[in-house]
Amino acid sequence: MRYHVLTLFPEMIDQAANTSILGRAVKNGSIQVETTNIRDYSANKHMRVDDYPYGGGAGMVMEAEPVYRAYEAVKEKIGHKPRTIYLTPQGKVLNQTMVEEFALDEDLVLICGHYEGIDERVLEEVVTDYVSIGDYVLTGGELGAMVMIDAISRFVPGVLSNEESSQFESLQDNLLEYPHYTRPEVWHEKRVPQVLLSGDHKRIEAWRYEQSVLRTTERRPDLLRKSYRVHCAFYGGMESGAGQLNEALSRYGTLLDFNRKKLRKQRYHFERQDLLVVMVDEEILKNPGEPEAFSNVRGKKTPCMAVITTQEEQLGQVEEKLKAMFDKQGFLYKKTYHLPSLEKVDKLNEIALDIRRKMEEIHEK
Ligand code: 9D3
Repeated sequence: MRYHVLTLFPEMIDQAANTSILGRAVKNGSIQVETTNIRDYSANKHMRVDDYPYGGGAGMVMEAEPVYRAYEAVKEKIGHKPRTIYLTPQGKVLNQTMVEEFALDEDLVLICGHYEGIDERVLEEVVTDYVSIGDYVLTGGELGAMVMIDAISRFVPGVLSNEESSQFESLQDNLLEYPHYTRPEVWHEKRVPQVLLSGDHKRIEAWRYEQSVLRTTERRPDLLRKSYRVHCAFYGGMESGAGQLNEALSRYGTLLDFNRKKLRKQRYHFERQDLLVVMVDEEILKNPGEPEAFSNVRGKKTPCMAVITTQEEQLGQVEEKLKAMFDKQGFLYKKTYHLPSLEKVDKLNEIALDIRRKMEEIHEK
């Protein structure tokens, strides 16, 4: 990942980029942090970069031209129009899904404003995304850029060691993490919860999930409204793919085998707070009606999406069949993804990210 930061205070960015985990990542080459001083591109003999606002009012406004020239220099270097983020209190508030999406780019341009902001006309020409880091007032965009670089770099290969990286990100489920304990077993007369000493992994997972929900209810009820339980169902030879997708989507997701006779007899009821993702291959077309297992699931306006690995030509046919089936059974069929091959792990992770983005859209409404 290469970050290109346009700023009037490059020292601020350089400081952060050379310290701790980011410093190590720069040294080992996983990330590059390049700063451009906007003042170096001033068109003015006094190196001035700001001026009074048209229409009057307090403060100064950064001129369009120096920002534009600094941007053009970076764009030339990259060779194409890069994703360009303007840090501003008027942007979309940064969240984990946005962080993971930004991490997919090879180059990111980050523009930091100062004073009252930057002339609107240059922003219209170069900015692709407007990002805020939260609803409070800063003195400039530099801390915002640093927050973004820090959060995004955690997803760049080679930045975190195995020890430091967690396969499961607590925030990806919109749930806070469960409480942690280490030795001693008793401290200030407080015991470690007994279940954690039981060695029963199923019970431990269940307890942790319960603690996560409790904690989120108490501390972040706003997050709880955006959380959902993931269920990945598979039909045909999609078990490994469904397992991977499930892990990419949720720490606590469940897997459902729609091939199994036992499941066909059982009825499965889903709620509004659930998400059903079905993964199917061409096997589904061999069956003229609907596979038994599918007819035993019922939703209550439960969102539902499908990942299909048939050939491109059969995609429309399979989609129609699934959509009709699930809509009839109380689901809200939202989206179809095409996965050319189960071997494409990157593609599967991309789909997982898009599913999370789609779920956020659904909760915004
Ligand atoms: C008249 C109101 N202005 C000053 C109080 C608006 C204003 C302009 C520039 C407020 C803050 C800033 C500088 N902030 C940022 O550049 C910034 C920021 C932020 O203030 N909060 C959250 N995220 C970000 S990202 C960049």
